[in-house]
Amino acid sequence: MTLLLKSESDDAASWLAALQKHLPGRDIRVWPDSGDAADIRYALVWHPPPGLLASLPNLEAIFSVGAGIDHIAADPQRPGHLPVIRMVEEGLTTGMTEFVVMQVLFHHRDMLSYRHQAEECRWREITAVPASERRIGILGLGVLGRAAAEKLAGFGFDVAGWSRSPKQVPGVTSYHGEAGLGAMLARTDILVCLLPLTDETEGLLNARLLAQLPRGACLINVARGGHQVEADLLAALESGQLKEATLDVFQEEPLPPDSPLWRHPQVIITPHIAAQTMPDTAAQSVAQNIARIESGQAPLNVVDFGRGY
Ligand code: NDP
Ligand code: OXD
Repeated sequence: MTLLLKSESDDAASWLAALQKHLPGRDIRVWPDSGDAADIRYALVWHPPPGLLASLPNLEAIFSVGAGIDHIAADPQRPGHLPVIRMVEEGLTTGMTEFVVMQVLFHHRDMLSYRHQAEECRWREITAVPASERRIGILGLGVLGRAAAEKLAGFGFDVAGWSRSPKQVPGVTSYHGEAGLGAMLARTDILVCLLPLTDETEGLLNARLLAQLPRGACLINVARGGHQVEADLLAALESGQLKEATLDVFQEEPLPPDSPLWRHPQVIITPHIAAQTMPDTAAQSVAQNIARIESGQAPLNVVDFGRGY
């Protein structure tokens, strides 16, 4: 069994070590040193160059290095008959939960206002709002959205989530479908986006959606830049409809130096790092799925391209 890894160049060594640990005795190759393409049965990829997957004649399964699979769906030559398996692993989930909780607390406790005050050496107390009176709304209650929702509920926040199908998450109000979206937005002070990027969710964070939030709400987008219409976000920030935003993802990455978002005083920017896949736990998850495939069981976390995620 040969597995081909196509990751980011600077982390290939730790990935290789982790894959060798969890798939002992297997042949692991790191792209572009693929050797004989006919040997490769599994590909573990992040942004595969278009045509790479189609060039592997004996490929049996495609593993995504990340939770999102839009980077694989974007390849017009992707062999459509092969299962694509999204990344579900505890390191990624923990990292996302940490980031979302950190940013929710940052906005909840007025840290951006205190930072601006400090720039002017201004000593002024802002009246705090109890967590129970801060309404958090999470778009997407999948692996990552649910984990964040549970932790935020543990802080005592008033948490709701929106998904396609109804959910039962202790301490979290579930909204679903088109009808549920407006109802959740109307009760949300801090909106977190944790949706996959699909035809249905692309451009969802637009003027129409933002107008349904209470005036002065905050936005945290840790999903994909394709979810947000940046001109609409800027307009909402200018008008005060949005008070603050944390953006980890952008329509164009890296965010171009001339983007007004870089210098906007009400925006926190991070370079698509909200959660990083951890090679050791990720390799373990890949190895478990390969064991399932090789024992005739269906792999876990296979993408349904009918839904787009
Ligand atoms: P999941 O597939 O587990 O969850 C997706 C959730 O979105 C589900 O609850 C699903 O509903 C919901 N959803 C999908 N489409 C719709 C729709 N049209 N209307 C309403 N709800 C919808 O994904 P993960 O939680 O693992 O990951 C989410 C995304 O986070 C990834 O796709 C990726 O883009 C992003 N991400 C970003 C990272 C970063 O560093 N910035 C790191 C990791 C991930 P249902 O449950 O009913 O199916
Ligand atoms: C992912 C990401 O999808 O890092 O995992 O963006």
